[in-house]
Amino acid sequence: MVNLMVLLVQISGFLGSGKTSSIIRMANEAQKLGLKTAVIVNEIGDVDVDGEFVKRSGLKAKRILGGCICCTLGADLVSTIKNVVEEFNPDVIFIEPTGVALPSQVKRFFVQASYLIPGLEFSPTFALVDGVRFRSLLAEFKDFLTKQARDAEILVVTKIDKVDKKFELPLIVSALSEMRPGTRIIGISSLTGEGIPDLLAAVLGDRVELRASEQNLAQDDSVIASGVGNADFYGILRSNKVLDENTIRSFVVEIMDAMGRRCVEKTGRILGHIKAYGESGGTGFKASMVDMVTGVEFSGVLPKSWSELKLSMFMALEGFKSDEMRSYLKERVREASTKYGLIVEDLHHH
Ligand SMILES: Nc1nc2c(ncn2[C@@H]2O[C@H](COP(=O)(O)OP(=O)(O)OP(=O)(O)O)[C@@H](O)[C@H]2O)c(=O)[nH]1
Ligand SMILES: [Mg+2]
Repeated sequence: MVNLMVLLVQISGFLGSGKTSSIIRMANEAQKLGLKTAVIVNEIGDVDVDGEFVKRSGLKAKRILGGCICCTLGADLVSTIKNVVEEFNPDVIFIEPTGVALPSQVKRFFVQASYLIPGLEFSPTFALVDGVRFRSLLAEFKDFLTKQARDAEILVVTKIDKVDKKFELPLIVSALSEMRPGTRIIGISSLTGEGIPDLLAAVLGDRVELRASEQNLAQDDSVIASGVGNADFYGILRSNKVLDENTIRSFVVEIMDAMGRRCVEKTGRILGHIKAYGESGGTGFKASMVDMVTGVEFSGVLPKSWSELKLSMFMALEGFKSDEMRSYLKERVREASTKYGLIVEDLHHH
């Protein structure tokens, strides 16, 4: 049977705020309610990390790479929505823009999609705000954060498992209310699941009307405007020996750590996200770092033993120029591969 209605849900938020984690959590919950879900993930770079991880979580996903769907890749968003509807016939489509996208800019392509695809409905737009990094983001990136928050209908404070609920959370909530008066604010943890039912209820419960006027906003390339540089790696690692999970863990941590330290040297802090997706022998894992203190966090399953592994790495960091970041990353990959006796087949630059 063909669905009559398809709900589009935009989950926006700065780099590393927890968009992918919350979408996986919500989509799984929605499927338990009998709703068919699909996910569209957009990345600034040419290498896909989140799309692979989302698929590994058992969800239907399509990716849009190499730019931002709120500006340069808006037309791709429209055609991808159409493909997802035709191929997966979902009840709900979660859309994850890049961390530098402006929600209202994405919405104008929803308007275009609604002219092409019958039966589209729109949930409110959600802007995720990282509860753990809120203070430093506010200090460093207030204008952008405010813009993103003002652009969304519902604000979501993420990672509340790591936020002090008595003192810190009320402060975050009041700062957000000031940015965007009168709006609903929901706290969630994708780790523990706290607040996820409330968020899903908001996703499924409300519908918004899109205004045609939203179609007429002119917009610069948001990737360039953000000052966020990016670099990536996509290739296969091979070894003559059988290696264990610690080798790949150290390999990834060393590279990500070096990139993070370099960013701190250059800019004084990390404002962005360094992440990787690795896959070998039917297991897949994600590694992610948003600040030096927390360091690299792993999710999914690392391979217990391996001699060949597919690895994608992507980083988007404010204030770090793309060309510098790319050559520095290339050196770090070369250095780490020598150290661990790995042969690297670079698939991206072929
Ligand atoms: N403690 C905790 N960590 C979380 C939670 N949600 C996400 N994280 C961590 O935050 C980091 C970034 O999460 P992602 O879901 O990849 O964030 P994102 O917004 O999709 O990142 P980009 O797509 O790169 O912008 C990862 O290390 C996650 O494990 C949470 O609820 N609690
Ligand atoms: Mg993501």
